Amino acid sequence: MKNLAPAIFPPKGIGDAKPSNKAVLDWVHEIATLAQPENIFWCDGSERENEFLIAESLKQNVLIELNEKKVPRSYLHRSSPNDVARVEQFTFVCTPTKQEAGPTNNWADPAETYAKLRELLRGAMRGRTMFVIPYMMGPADSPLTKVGFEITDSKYVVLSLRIMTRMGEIALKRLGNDPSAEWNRGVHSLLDVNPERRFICHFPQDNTIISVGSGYGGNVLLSKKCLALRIGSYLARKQNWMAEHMLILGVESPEGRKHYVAAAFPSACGKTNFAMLIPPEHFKGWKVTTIGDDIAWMQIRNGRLYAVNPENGYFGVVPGTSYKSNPNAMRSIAHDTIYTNVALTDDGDLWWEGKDGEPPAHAIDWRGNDWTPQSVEKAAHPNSRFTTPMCNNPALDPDVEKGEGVPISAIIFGGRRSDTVPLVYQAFDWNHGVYLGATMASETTAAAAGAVGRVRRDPMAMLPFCGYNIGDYFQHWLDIGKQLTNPPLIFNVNWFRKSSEEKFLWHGFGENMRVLKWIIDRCEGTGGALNSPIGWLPGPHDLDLAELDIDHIAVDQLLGLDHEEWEKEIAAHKEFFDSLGGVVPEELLKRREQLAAGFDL
Ligand code: OXD
Ligand code: MN
Repeated sequence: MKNLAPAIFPPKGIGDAKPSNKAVLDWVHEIATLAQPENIFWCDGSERENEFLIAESLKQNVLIELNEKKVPRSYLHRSSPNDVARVEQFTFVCTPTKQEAGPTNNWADPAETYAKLRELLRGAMRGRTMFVIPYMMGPADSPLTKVGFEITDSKYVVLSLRIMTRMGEIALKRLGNDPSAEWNRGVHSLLDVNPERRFICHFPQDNTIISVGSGYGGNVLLSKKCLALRIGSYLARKQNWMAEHMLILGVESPEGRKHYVAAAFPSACGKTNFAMLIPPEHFKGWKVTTIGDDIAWMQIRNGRLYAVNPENGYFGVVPGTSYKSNPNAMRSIAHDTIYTNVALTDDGDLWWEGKDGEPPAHAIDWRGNDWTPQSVEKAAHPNSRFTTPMCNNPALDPDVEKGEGVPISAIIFGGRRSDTVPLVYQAFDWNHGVYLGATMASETTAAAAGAVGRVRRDPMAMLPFCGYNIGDYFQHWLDIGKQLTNPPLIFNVNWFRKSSEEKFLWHGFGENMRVLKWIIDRCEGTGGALNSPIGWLPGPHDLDLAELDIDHIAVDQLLGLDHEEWEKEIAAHKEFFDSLGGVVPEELLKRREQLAAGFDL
């Protein structure tokens, strides 16, 4: 086997932050006995440790040095070309019964899967260093906060987790010494990065994740999709809270009135852009701030939903990011950032499709090959990523560390739809909002391996991330609604509707502020709307479109309902619910019938 991650031997005082909790030590001992690493490196997340690991990563070509003047303290990583996205077909939820995993997850028997993974892990870290990473998800003083440990043989994982989570001492302190405390066990090994030995397995009943054969962030930063969403959603149902694939943003009016909004969009549909939106000139005095760009953990307080961002950084899609599309992201990734699979210019800077300015005359593409603007290959992989700490974000919300979270006024669902779905509409009530979420769909993107551009149902943007039966998940949403005396209003948006000439009808990006403003107006009871079979739609004068280059034909097309398209859409809802094999709650089936009746179907 090619040695992908040779052992490193740290000087004294580095790599020796051994935790004291006996349950953790026993588990590390068990994995070390199995994987037989050359040595164990106990991570503490300190600056000194980080510098040491960066230096070692540069020596071993895990990281590539960049021009310190152009992108200070930032590095480029190239993954194996066979390992550039999440692998949903090799992602498993290993609940004791198949029924618990439900119709949308790949299920595998826990005992058999543990046995298979043990064989794959046996001796897998020979000649390598085994890193033990303590980390915490959520603000230090939040009741929602969870502790996890990730064992890995990848330095890239250690360096990335230090950005994406609150790592080290803070997590050990939160866990304490009680061997029965709740914490997540995560084991990751690169093995030989072979797609045939790539499995991302979740054991929710044991709060355990085992991921082998990949180095791609979404498969191996176990804090994120694996813990914060798949295991998180399972725990959330048991413990009466919500773990959702949602950004959280704050929006403040010139008069200082502030609302928080959570929004669920499938992967690579612009969550990071929306979370960092800069209002256009016309909205002078309005301010948008970011709590999180990917995951929301929400709990009920005084009849309202309050959200925290469990993460500490952003793992965002690079191509298309520019000062035009997302200035706050560009400022965030200008320093202290790890880039994966973008192109390297001859002067040690980075290039990707959609970056500001002219492409360089020559670069090294994401695979390590020569690239020129004439090349047919892309310079950066479409799913190339940045990993950057949230403190880099100039629009970071001041309440991001608030343990109780921020009160959510509105929940937005959205997908990438060329047709059918209007720019924005509002659900009639909470349960109808759950229906909107349950039936949302999107054209697939490069964030997951597989065909791009195919419409697939992606309920609440959680299809790849719900760690249990999707029918129970819908019911959990309905049950949460029953406990809310002041529930968020629920909306659906679609920035991606196209004209018959296949042109985007909506400007998107900063101009989405116009839609956000209507949503806020609705929350404050001031915005106008028209009743329609699908929900409350803004009339053409309810949206503030002043100083926007858009004609009334485009506005009509953006807000219009096409009877034939909706007939197909409602049939697709039925087909989707039917495909779930009887797990969909009665309430949602009833809502579908009401929707169909609204179109005389
Ligand atoms: C992500 C994803 O990386 O959703 O956030 O795939
Ligand atoms: Mn995501």
